[in-house]
Amino acid sequence: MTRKVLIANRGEIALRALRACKELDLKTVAIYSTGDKELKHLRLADETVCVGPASPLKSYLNIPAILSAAEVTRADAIYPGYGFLAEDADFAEKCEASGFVFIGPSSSVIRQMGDKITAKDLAEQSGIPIVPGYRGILPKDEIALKKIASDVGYPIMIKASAGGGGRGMRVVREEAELVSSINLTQQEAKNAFGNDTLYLEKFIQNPRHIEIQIVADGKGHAIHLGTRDCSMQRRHQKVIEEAPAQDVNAEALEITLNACLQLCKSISYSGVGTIEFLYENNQFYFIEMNTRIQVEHPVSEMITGFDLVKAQLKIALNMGMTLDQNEIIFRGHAMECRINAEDPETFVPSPGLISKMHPPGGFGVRFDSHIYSGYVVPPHYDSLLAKIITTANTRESCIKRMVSALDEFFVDGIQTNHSLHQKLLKDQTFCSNKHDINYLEEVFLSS
Ligand code: MV4
Repeated sequence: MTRKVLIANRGEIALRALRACKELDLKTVAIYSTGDKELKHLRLADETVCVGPASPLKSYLNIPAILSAAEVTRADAIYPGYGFLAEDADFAEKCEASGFVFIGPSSSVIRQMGDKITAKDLAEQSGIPIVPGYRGILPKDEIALKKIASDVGYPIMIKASAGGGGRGMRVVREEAELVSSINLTQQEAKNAFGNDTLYLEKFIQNPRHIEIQIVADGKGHAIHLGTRDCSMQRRHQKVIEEAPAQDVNAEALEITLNACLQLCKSISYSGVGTIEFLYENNQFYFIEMNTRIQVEHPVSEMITGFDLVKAQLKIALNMGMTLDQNEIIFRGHAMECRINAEDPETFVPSPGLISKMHPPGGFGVRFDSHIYSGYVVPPHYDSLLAKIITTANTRESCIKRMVSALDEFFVDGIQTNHSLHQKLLKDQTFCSNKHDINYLEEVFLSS
């Protein structure tokens, strides 16, 4: 009997999910807000349901409306994508309780990984290298607090256990700042997450950001699709991502990859996931695990030929998915440029009418995007317009292909960060792969 998936997202990832559903002969329900009536994938879905006004809180984050849409369309499963409710354990739990398959890990695993102290405990138990630090209850007594911090060693990073993705963090460089910084971070965490639990880590000053893509079926099988380097970031927003990460210590990587698979098996992880690391001085340091598909998933797909979104659907819907690491053959290099609707200098969002748009193309060029000539970019959501992904035998030819793709691509009517990418791809530090997570903000954009 044909099964039906409700796609609880918008933009390029909703279109990506719809395409995967069609390839698996799954019926599709697309939800949308009143601010998103012109989204491309709505015309391709079998059914569409408006779940509320443009405000995300009243539509894409509106759990009762989304579950009602699944109910009235008799959907079997709900696909969350990334952002919005993708890592909301309560939403996953409500899907399960309402009789819908949540296309992702179990709500308990989402909850475990959403608690960064628990995630770190589980990582350490699986042999994953972690950032040295302190994860116990922080004492109120200042003397005891200072002792703990000095044992970790300054500079330290204070982090909220309910945080992640750069939220609820603060660097402390000397003891004089410690108590005030802890109190401030605690208050911010309480306000932002309703949970003021903190932990301390040694501050890793000039790391690269390397992540490992895993796929597991919840039945003891887990594979990895290698690494991605996402160091080109601004304010925790990735700008360029690539796979595989180059110039990585082979032995440290092997140990880390095997430990990641061990973690997946130990928690019966089901679905796709990303384990994030800082990488410095040939050392991996676990920072967190993301229990969702990521924006940058295409670069891992292009060097392996493995469709991660179809895998999500097949695992969750028990459609038979053999996960054999021997079947994963890595070939070449892939790179992704995120094209955002924003002023290239100020990064201020630039919504509005795309009067004309032309996509890039050619051998080894993938364009994941929902935009088209005449599309009006709404101001209510994130500014991601398109992902240009190039694949080639080497990193150098990937860059060359990306330069050419960017020269072909244009968007008239709104501003984009297109020109930033054109400059970055010619930058010597980037081309020689010498950049770390601080480079874009502290060097490239400040020069
Ligand atoms: C760190 C760190 C340095 N030292 N932890 C940023 C978001 C979350 N993924 C964790 N993050 C960081 N944790 C220690 N002990 C630096 C960052 C960080 C960062 C990490 C990866 C990619 C970009 C980043 C940008 C700013 C800070």
